Amino acid sequence: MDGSVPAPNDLGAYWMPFTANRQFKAAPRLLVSADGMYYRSHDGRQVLDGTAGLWCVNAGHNRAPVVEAIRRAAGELDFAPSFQMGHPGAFRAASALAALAPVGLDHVFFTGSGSESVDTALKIALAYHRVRGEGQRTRLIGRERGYHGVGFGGISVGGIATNRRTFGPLLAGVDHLPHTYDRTRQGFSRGQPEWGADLADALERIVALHDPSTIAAVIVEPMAGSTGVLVPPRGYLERLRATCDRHGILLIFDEVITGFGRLGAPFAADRFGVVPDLMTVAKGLTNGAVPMGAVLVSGAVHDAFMQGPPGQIELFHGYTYSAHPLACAAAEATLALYREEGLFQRAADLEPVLEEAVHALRGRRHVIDVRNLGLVAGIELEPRPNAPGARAYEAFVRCYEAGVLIRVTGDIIALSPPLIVSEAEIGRIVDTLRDVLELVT
Ligand code: PXG
Repeated sequence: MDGSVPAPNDLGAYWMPFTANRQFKAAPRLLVSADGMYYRSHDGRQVLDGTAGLWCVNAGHNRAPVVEAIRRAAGELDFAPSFQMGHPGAFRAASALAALAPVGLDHVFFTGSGSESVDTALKIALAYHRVRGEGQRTRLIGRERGYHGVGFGGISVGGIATNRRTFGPLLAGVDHLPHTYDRTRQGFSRGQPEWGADLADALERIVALHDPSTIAAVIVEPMAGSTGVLVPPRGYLERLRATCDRHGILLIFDEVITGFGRLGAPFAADRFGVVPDLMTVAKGLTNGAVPMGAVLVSGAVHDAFMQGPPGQIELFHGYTYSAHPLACAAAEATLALYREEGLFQRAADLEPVLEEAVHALRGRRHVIDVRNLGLVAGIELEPRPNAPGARAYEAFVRCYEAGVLIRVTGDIIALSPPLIVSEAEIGRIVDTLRDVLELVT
């Protein structure tokens, strides 16, 4: 016995998300257990997790306090209706999250995922203007290369053509800022690029074009993750904030990836010193262990809804699984674990280690850019002629075979290990990648 678990015989029924199903099923990669920094694969191999699952397992896998909290909750209260009823864990989890959030973001609306959080935030923004008598503010501004999940709101404000083009006309009244990446001016930046704050001025032009009185909200990822680690230029987010303030526009930060220590601070808003009006989170909220998302809302936005008769429902929105008891238990235990182990500070301390390691890949085969912030790194490869994405995909498969899980998007490799990663493990992830790049064609 080598401890391996055979793959199931029939892989047909499961339609896998964002996956080349036929390619995958011809050579499946199944994970059967996890612990700390490691997965175990169905063929009995240890795999070092360079991606924190999908940017969510920030405290490492199967952590005892989180597992225990979920186990306890499951045996105590399996489900409680979320409409017109509550349970104590929901209020405790909301208070714990609000206490961690930047000052001013005091209220929490729970959802089941990042995509639901984004659609919730967009709806709150629209309804906020309406309850204040500015119902003509209906336009939403996103950004090219933005990823805001897969709901119709999220793909409408999102800026990824493949996620949009097959799904019809999407939301009306959406415009997009230009993305913030320019390799010729920012290539091989360490931390925030010096060039690019002026790109935020595009918002003034969009505002002038549509008239400020028609615009409800601007939504951006403070650091774009999914589309290849696009670090905000110095001064850029500050300028977006100032423009929104000038015109009464709500600023939404999508912190589904950047939240919970990924950038060496509780949230990107803390790291950059720019606080939005609404903030979407998910993933690291429960360490990935139970699906959950949330929207953090400023006092001013929340209070605008609390003006009518007390018996009136203030927001006609919510999900069956908003504040699910298992998710709330996982969130409470996760936030406590982050605090007890000082994991956000650990991410800050390890930032220079990851930075040095990945920037040493400069000059290696295929590498055309390296960028980093917090415990995130992006390594961009020269695409193979006429086969975009193929080279990075080959690197992904070879790394997996060598026992390291990385994430690729197009020809960009993203590294985002759990915040418990050791210096030696950072070394191993990057060493493996360096060796693999020598083999990749
Ligand atoms: N906003 C942002 C900024 C995200 O990164 C979502 C919303 C949607 O969250 P849900 O929970 O609905 O998936 C995300 C999700 C990757 C990758 O490899 C990134 C995400 C999801 C899956 C893969 O970059 N981000």
